[in-house]
Amino acid sequence: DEDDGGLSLGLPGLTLDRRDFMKAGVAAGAMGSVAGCSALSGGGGSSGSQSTPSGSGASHVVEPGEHDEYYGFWSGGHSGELRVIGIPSMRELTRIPVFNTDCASGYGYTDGTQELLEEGGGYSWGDNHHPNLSETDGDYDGEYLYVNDKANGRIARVNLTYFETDAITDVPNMQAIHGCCVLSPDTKYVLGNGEFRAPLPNDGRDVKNPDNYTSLFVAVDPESMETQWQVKVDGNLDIVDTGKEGRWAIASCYNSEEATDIQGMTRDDRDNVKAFDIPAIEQAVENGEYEEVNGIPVVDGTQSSSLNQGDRPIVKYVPTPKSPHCVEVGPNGDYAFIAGKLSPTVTMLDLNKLPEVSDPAEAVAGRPRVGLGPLHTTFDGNGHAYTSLFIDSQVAKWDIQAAVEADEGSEEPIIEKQDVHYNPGHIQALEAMTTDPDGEWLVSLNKLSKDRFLPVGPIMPDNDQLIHIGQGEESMELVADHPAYPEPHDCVFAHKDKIDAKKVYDKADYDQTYITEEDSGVERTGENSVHVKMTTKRSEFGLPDFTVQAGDEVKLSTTNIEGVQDIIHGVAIPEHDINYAVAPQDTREVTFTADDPGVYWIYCTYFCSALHLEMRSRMIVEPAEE
Ligand code: K7E
Ligand code: RUQ
Ligand code: CUA
Repeated sequence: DEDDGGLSLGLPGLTLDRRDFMKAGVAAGAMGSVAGCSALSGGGGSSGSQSTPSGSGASHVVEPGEHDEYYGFWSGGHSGELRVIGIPSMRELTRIPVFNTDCASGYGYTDGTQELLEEGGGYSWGDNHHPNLSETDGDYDGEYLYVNDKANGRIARVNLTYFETDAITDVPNMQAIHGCCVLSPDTKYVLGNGEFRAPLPNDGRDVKNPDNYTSLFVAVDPESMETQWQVKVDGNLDIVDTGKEGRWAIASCYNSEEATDIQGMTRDDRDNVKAFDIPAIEQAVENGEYEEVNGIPVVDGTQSSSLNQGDRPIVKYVPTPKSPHCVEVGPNGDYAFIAGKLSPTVTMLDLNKLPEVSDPAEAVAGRPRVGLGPLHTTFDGNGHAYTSLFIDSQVAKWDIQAAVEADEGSEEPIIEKQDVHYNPGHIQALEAMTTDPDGEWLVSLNKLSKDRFLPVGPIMPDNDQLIHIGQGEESMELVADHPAYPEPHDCVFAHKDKIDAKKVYDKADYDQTYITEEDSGVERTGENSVHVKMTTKRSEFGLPDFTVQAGDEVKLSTTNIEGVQDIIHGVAIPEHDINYAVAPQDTREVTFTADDPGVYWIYCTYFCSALHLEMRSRMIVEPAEE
């Protein structure tokens, strides 16, 4: 019963835990029983667990003046934005608008960002789930972050020098890009999974015949952000991750039934996982073995395709129980971990065996029983996997090697379970997607918070919980509750030393014209157009006023000539729907029509000095001469 999912499983769940922990104690010896103790005393989680827990001494408090150790990049779901959160403090450091508009920064209001959103499809929102950091040699290189838009089938890129969205690709032929990852180890592609089956092309043909719908897998070039090729498959595609060697992309499928309703989609006990052989696909594209749809080469990766008959099929279909959700590849690249969702198991696919076996089912290396509703798995780099259990509202920690040795469906590999509140989706440990995870902290992104926070009307925040995991030898410890506005799905953490954020703009990094104080002025560029240039600094605009004629198209260019970190000026124009931020040494432009005669006070929206309120200019719009 859905409605029961959080509360009842969170509280009476303790009895269940006790039983599980006893089992775990037997399986894992001393370590397990230590884990059991701590979870029994602290796992129920009261407000007391928000302070530093006694015992491990793990503190997530970052004192005033000190910095967090890690950047956390959170997807914002259907808010369209990303959020940057410091770890371990869990403080929100900033937000990065991506698919949404943002009136604080002016994203979507200034000329460049409006164009970016327009060329990226012209939608006012998106649904981002999976943030991915660019990699070099299997490690985060701090250059870019890539994220999907499930709603409109898009992939966006964020420049991590300036923490700004710099590209949005509206991928042809695809509606829902859900799974999204980069091809390890060197970000050769950004890969996306088409979750919803639809006619190809979706131009009105076959609308009533779901048998002719299809699901696509896409590769986008990380530099040009252009769509390179697509592969059409049987069933659908949910989540994707890649091996560490640049060959395999493993994607889950929960609708092998190719149904259009929930009864149909959940009918079969087995769905599948698809292993995309990237070099084999590239070869097919090179050989011209594709059909071009809307300018994109689409390779046939369905089971009956001739490209799947030889000894090097481009897609291997691995039967998997049951409506599986996430795929995550472990740090050393040996196994892909596929969470069973409607099956209480995680399937481990041996990526080293995969090329050798003719029946891909033989590449299944283990299938531990982890608990009810397994969705996502993460790693501490010390041989442990942690799987979120949506229905049980728990995180299960288990031993990877023990799971290979144990029988299928065995609970023996389970070391410990930690209650979370409530109903976790993704969980993520520090740098877990690199070849060398850091352990120490894990965040459980819980879909429901229910009673954990003061009620704020019927729509409650999610609850992102911080769990101390140490290096994996200690028991898990719930350390903090952190409310999240709808709706994070996933997050990724990079050590602060891997991100090199600039504090002021570097003119070399953008192509706008830099405006000096001497440049400030009004230039008539046409019968009905003017270009206004002005600087901003504490605490004045480069022009105390400027005059235009009603009906003029006004292009306003502003450069913030400050050279100091954190002195931002805002440019707000009342009754013209304009407000944007200009960072030190940056130039931003807006173009608008001054329709109505009158006086409009332009003012600075960022509090910049004691004379911030006086930082104003006047736009005088004269009645047009007839
Ligand atoms: Cu599980 Cu979109 Cu990664 Cu949500 S997905 S939880
Ligand atoms: S004013 S300091 Cu409206 Cu109180 Cu801003
Ligand atoms: Cu400039 Cu306030």
